[in-house]
Amino acid sequence: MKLIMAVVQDKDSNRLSDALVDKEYQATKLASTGGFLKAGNTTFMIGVKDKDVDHVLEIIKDNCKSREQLVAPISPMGGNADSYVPYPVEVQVGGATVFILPVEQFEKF
Ligand code: 2BA
Repeated sequence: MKLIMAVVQDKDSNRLSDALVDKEYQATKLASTGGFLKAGNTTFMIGVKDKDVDHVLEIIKDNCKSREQLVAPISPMGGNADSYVPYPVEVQVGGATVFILPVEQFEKF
């Protein structure tokens, strides 16, 4: 068994969860925040059999779009000066950032 953790944009999260339910994969959605943009995104935890990993990756690919996002300067006032971005920058935000982890044991009680 594997645990697929996929960080996706909020805009894609409903479409992806509908597609997973449609194909009868179980998933948990966590509200998360990107460390760089400090904007909300969604992290999916999807536990699957090894043989289903490629199919789930296809579903993620088909439902998550890459987009350009402009990052406005963020004032360091009251925040962390280390992460201050002094000028607007355009970044390409995935798609999806996907981690695939081995699952040692899986139980439901
Ligand atoms: P954020 O950290 O908010 O990053 C959003 C986008 O900003 C990234 O898109 C990337 O294009 C850009 N970016 C991130 N750090 C940067 C930097 N130091 N300099 C310049 N540009 C930078 P994605 O790579 O598609 O990542 C989307 C989201 O996926 C990330 O949001 C983060 O929440 C998650 N993520 C990406 N890589 C990760 C990793 N190695 N570990 C954990 N989470 C990750």
